[in-house]
Amino acid sequence: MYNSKLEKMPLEELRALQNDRLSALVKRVYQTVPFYKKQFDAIGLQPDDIQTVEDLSKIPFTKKTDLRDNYPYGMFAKPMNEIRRIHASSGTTGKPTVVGYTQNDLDVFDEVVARSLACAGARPGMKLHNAYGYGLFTGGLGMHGGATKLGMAVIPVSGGMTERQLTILQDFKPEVMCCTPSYAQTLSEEFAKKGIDTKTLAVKYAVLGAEPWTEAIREQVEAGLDVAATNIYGLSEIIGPGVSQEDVEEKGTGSYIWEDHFYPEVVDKTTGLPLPYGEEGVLIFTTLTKEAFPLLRYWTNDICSIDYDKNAKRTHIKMSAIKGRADDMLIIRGVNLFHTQVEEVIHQINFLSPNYRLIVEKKGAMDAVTVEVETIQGVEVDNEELSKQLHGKIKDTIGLSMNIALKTPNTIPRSQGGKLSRILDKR
Ligand code: DLL
Repeated sequence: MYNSKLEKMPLEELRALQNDRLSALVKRVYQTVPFYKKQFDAIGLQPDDIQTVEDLSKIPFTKKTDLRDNYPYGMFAKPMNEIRRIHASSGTTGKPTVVGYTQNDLDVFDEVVARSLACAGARPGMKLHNAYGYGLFTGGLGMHGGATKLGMAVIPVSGGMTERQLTILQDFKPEVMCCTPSYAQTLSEEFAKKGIDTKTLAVKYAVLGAEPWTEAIREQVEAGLDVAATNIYGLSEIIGPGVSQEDVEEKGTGSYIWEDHFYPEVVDKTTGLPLPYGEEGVLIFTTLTKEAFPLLRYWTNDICSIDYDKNAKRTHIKMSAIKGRADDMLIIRGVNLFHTQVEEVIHQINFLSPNYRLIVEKKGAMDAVTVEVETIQGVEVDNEELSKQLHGKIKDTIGLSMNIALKTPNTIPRSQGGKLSRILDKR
């Protein structure tokens, strides 16, 4: 464990620390970020009204549109001469979201990524093959800083140029790799195509995130690359990667949120009311320690649940795997649909690979979804039995009738290095 004092801090102490940090944060943002002063004044809320995390629900949410309205630097709480780095995340529409870091923020970033890497199995002295993109995206530089802090040697490969990735993975002998889960799929397939036995590689751990993924992909990647794969979650607005991380010995039980820095809530996506632990809703974060770009109750739009795990090694709360982003949710004939739900069904059926995408089209007045999914090597695509099986299982578990198009291996687009979109919306 990278920082056992904090990662195993008794819950009462952790809560006291969060409360102290929260009340200081609220005072700070009220004085330094005009957006927050206006927001508080409008509802007659005083910074002193917020003393504990239970008071958080008095504060309105901060949404992506608020960040856009204050583009590029309007939400910064520190003058530019104290900013040491700027990142941005490109949205699907319009201007990017710009985020800034003081030196202290960068130190926190390194700390949470170092914790995350250790949690994933990495140790000082190991080498990290870092295939997250370097640049404005927080993935590359974020993982880089944390790995350095942990005492690893970083190989800053960045995303893309798959041939070169394969060479480096073989020759530089990294014990740990990190990239998006869809790119890990690509890498594992490329090794297979070349007939290279991945058991001969040194790599043991893969730290995968930046997009939703399920056990289907974990299975493919773990078998294909001969690694233990864990989930890392984060978003630029909150810090970047390292907001939460799954422990390699507790796979499938959720990812620890480093809640001494990021206070989580889950709320109902329509009413915004806080939900009990274990219930699925929108994930909200308050950045307890951020200086340059502090956020109160930031609406991530990511759907998951949070809960404490009494059998876990650490005291911090865990979040379930993200089902999807609320704005990527499809509403098909009145039924809410995330692509990860289809991924889970595909996983239950032999002879299908987790290479798939959903095509959404208008058929007359109705929306229709076609699941394009590749069969595994050697299984014919005109296998009606298989199509029927997938159609039936989707109907039973999701409640929608979808068209099924079985595809031969290597015909559906792959990740070329970054996040992969698994939905093609033609409407
Ligand atoms: O994707 C930060 C990151 C880099 C995380 C590397 C993990 C690894 P953004 O580009 O701002 O930042 O995108 C953030 O990506 O709100 C989620 O919707 C999605 N996301 C990130 N990690 C996961 C994950 C980075 N593990 C947005 N599972 C978030 C599911 C994820 N979705």
